[in-house]
Amino acid sequence: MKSGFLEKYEFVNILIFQVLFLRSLWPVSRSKPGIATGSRAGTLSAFIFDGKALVEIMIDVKHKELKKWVKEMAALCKPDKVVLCDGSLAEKKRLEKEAFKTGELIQLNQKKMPGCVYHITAENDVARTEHLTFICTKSKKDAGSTNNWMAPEDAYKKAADIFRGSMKGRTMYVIPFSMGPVGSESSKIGVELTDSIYVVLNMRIMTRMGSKVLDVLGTSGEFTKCLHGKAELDVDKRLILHFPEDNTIWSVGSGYGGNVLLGKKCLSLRIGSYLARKEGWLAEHMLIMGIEDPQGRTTYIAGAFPSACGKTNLAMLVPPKALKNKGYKIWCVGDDIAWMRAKEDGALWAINPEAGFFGVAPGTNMKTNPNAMLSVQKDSIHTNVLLKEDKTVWWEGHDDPAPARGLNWRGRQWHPGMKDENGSAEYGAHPNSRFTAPITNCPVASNKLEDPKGVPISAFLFGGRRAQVAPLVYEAFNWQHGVFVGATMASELTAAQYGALGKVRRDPMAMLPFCGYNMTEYWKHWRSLGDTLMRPPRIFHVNWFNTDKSGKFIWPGFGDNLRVIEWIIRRCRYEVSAVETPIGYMPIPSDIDISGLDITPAKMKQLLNVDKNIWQLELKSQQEFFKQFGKDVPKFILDEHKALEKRINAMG
Ligand code: GTP
Ligand code: SPV
Ligand code: MN
Repeated sequence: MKSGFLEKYEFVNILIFQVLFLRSLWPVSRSKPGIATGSRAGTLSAFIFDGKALVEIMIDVKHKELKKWVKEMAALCKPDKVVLCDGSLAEKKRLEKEAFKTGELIQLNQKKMPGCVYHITAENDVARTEHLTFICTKSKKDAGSTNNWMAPEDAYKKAADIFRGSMKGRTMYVIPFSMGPVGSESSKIGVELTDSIYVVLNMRIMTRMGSKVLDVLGTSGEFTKCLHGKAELDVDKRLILHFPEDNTIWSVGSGYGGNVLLGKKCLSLRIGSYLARKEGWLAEHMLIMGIEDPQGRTTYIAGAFPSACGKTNLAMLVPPKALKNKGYKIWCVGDDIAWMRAKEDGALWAINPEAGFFGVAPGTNMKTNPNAMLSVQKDSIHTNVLLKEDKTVWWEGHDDPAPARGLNWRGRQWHPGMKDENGSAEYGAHPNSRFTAPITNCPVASNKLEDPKGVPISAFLFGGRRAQVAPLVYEAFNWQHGVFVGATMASELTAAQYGALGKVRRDPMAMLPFCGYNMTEYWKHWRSLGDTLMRPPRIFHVNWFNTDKSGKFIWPGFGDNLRVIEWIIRRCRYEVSAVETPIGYMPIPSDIDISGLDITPAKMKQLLNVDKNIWQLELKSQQEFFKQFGKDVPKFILDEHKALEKRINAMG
């Protein structure tokens, strides 16, 4: 039985709790929290619903538009309460505790993995759902043929129907975040509203998050409005919507990283690429790394590889003995996204908008990627991996042998060799299971991470998984040819996308799922940006994934990729010559340092082979790909294609 008095009493209790709570979030000097029923101009409010009416607790944030928007979204989603996140450690602890209670998170072994937590997503929610991801521009043409498109009003309506009332019984968290160093002219601010503690804690690692961002936002600063709700986690009621013209993202019905950490792919790439074109810069799906050479000079390169094709591994690689002994060191700036601008010196400077890694777990071990292994031992979130009995984690390809038992990514009791209901192997960890770790955990984190200017880029690497076709490395003849090389990149599908594994798809600049506007306009933007650069990065194509007849990788990959990168940076420094081939400049085999490797000259020849027949098929396949763009394919792309065709046909 609930009397009116009790209801009221409970309600007052919540208010008192909120006031105390919010007071704890805000420096006393800046705020005078109080209770009011109207809105006080110039302040942001946190809201609590008492069932029907909205009651506001005033706190001292001065952005009117932000306040208005939070209020509208809260009215739509109807959370029980709205809480503003400050990004503090106390807040992290409090949220974790709450999530341990509900089972949303499991605390990992704090002796072995301090500050680490474990989470599993719904079974049908383990990768980005590209078929449910839309660019919602007024004109369909602006989204282009590679994107799913929905008219903005339809999209808002469809999603609103799913969002409506979906946060009843839940809390809506308000997360102010900065992509890029707080206050840098290259950075962008977003505010994400979410009903997921998992999202808050991930955003806390992946972005610069909390009160300091609101300070920079001031009273009228621009920000991307990001709304996320889990709703029913139903794949039929899942939509990932981008409204570049409104600087808005709505994501509903998912709890998987790339769909819900809205600062990442949604803001930093889809909205980011749209803004980048408008404002004259580049937002790319690229790792950024510094290579310190034996003379102590650090050369920075950026590389675009499709999802699950090796960015995280490359970004923090450990030099093989031969190169380490020469004096090479690697510094990791970023493993997934690069924002780049031309500066006065005529070079292209890059920042990593993110502050953490959201990396693929399976295959990560002390041999393939020791720096990632060392990064995920503390203050990290482990998602969809196997939970061992001692509350540590395991995944396929881990250093440790598979444990005799554990709880797998589907929440099932698991044992090695287990089969699923169809008789197929049941994994301990999902192939796209991931870790979230702060970059500062990485033993080779660059000291330029907080530099608002970023780092100057000397070379771009493009590459995917190609069993054949692409040799280990080749260099584009010039910027325009390089843009063509990027635009015609291809890879075999991996577990990071929903779809048939192994199928080859063209993935221009590794941006196919992330370019927030018309792809052909994107190519033109790339082309014309080159004209503004006095010192454009040189462009290379690499392929670590050539296979022999038995399907085995020929190149050892991982740390040994530095052997190829050494050639690349020496090219950038005009220290080494090259062979001109129909597809680009290629190394004289002896210029790739393979000391200590079991690579015979015959294998090297295979790795650097350009096969006329295979390339003629490749040219046809590129032509097929262009068809979907009709007359919109830029002339320079067609010119480059024709020129390549001529060179290939002239081969002996
Ligand atoms: P996203 O986070 O999805 O964007 O992926 P990513 O590009 O960062 O890929 P990541 O470095 O996580 O690598 C994905 C998979 O490729 C892992 O299973 C790695 O073990 C494997 N891999 C990475 N680099 C190499 C390599 O040089 N050779 C081979 N054979 N496999 C590699
Ligand atoms: C990718 O798929 O390219 C990722 C992981 O980096 S996600 O955040 O899911 O996009
Ligand atoms: Mn990625």
